[in-house]
Order: sequence, then structure tokens, then C-alpha cells
Amino acid sequence: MAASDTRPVHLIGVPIDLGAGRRGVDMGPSALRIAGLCDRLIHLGHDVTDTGDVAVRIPESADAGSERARFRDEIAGTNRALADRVATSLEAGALPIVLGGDHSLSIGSIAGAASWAAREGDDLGLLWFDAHADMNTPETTISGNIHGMGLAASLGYGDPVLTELGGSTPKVKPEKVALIGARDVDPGEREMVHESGIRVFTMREIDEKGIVRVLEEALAIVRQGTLGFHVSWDMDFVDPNYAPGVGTPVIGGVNYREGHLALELVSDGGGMVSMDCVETNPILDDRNRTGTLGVELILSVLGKSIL
Ligand SMILES: [Mn+2]
Repeated sequence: MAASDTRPVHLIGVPIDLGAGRRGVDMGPSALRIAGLCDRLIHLGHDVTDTGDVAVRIPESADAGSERARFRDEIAGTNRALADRVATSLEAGALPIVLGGDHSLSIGSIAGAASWAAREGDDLGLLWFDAHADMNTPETTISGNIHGMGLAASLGYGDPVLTELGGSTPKVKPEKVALIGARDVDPGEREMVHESGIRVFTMREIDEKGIVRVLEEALAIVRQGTLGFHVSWDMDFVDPNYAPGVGTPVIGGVNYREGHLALELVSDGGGMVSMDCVETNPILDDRNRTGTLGVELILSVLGKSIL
């Protein structure tokens, strides 16, 4: 079977749950590996290296610090290391796929991809799939969990330790960002979304237009005036009927086929620079169903087709 993207694939695990309220997503990288990610990508025709995990402290041995941004310093440290790993893979001409882990790791993966793009003299687009907006800051947050702050931080809002991680801020320009699948947005996040000017395709818009038209519009945004885009895929984009093992399940997500179709459409036109697959929580899962779905979805974005 032809592989659409011919770059070598670098898998990078980030077993972090410091950014989440509920424990268990630190086992996400294992769930994806045990579901056969590496072998199945090789079978699809890709050259794959599992580069292992980025070191992460566990909450039992770390200091939570401020309740408005819990474990900020530990999360920042892990993300600095992740940003280096992502940038190194891109410099080597590889495609980094980051296995999470809670969504706070997007701060590092996007920092790494954006720094590489800047060295190439161009902007990075950002395509974010999520039930949530992840547009909180330490000022707006209800929980203090940094996994709800990744998109805001990448746009330059929030704690400077997070926004300035890896150098310049913002990492991405709002007019080059699309968020797809939102259905659970905090009041403070709603204001941040409007203030930032990013394009959000809510579940209502997916219901009305269909996933194909939404992806066409979103891909036009992240491809316009960029050298390509980072895909940040939160497994909770998919409905809990199909992805029960996620950090923060929210009813009313896309179905199994819509999830695949979204990533098949991303694959068709090319342009994906790097990717995160985050928030798989084996503790809430049913015999690794969600880990298996995550692997299948990564295969779809890397060129697997039905025929
Ligand atoms: Mn998220």
C-alpha cells in the first residue's frame, strides 16, 4: 500500500498526566504502542523509529505550585525537552508523531514545530481537533489544569513560562489556526476565542455542514501562507461511544467514520508537518478500544485507504 508521506516517522512518547485532573493518561503512549502502532505503520510502508519517551515527573514526586496552573514548572520542563525532540526530528527530515499523555504536551510539540518553521522562514498552521477549546489561562481556569491551556499558550495567552517556552511567542498566528469539534467551552474560554479571532468549527457546524465541508474550510485556513501545519488530535474529538478511554469524555462528538474521514482528508492534500495524538486514558477504556482507535486514526492520516 502506498504511503502518502514518504518522510521517516519518529514516534515520541510523552507519558504525562501532570496537566490533567483525572489520572491515567500517562499510560496513553503504552496503549498506542501495545495496539501495534509501530508494526502497523511499517506494514503500511513507512520507515518508523520509536525514539522512546520524554522524561516526565510523576505528580507524587513533583510540586504542584500555584493552583491556577498546577505543575507548571514540571510541565514546562518536559515541554522544553519535547520541543527539542520535535525540532530535531524535523531538522532530520522526519515526521514527528507525539504520543500522549495529556494535552499540555501540545505546548512543547507546537513550540518545536514552530521553531523549525521559523528557521525555514515561514509560518506554521495549526489544526486542532478537540471537544474542548483548551483556551484557558491561569486567570480564566476553573480547574487549574494546564491541559486546558495548550491552545491559548500557543497563541501567546497566559503564563509567560508557557507562552515563551522555546523562544518566541506566539507560536502560531490566529488567522492560521482552526479548532474543530468544540462542544464543551468554559465561559472564560468563550471570551478568549472571540478575543483571539481563531476560527472554531463547533459540533453544531459539523452537524450542519458535514465533516467534508468543515475540513475543506479548515484546511484552507491552516494551509494559507504557511509551510504546512501541525495536527493536535485530542481523542475526545471522537464521541465516547467509540472512544470511551479519554481524559475528559464529552457526549456529542463525531462518530467512528467521521473521525477517520477527517484524517483521510488531511492526508489527501498533504501539508501535515507534525502531529500529536493525546488524552488516551486506558483506565477508563474498554480492552484498549481507544488505544486501537488511536492507532487506526494515525494510519488514516498517514495514507491508509480502504481500497
Ligand atoms: Mn484537549
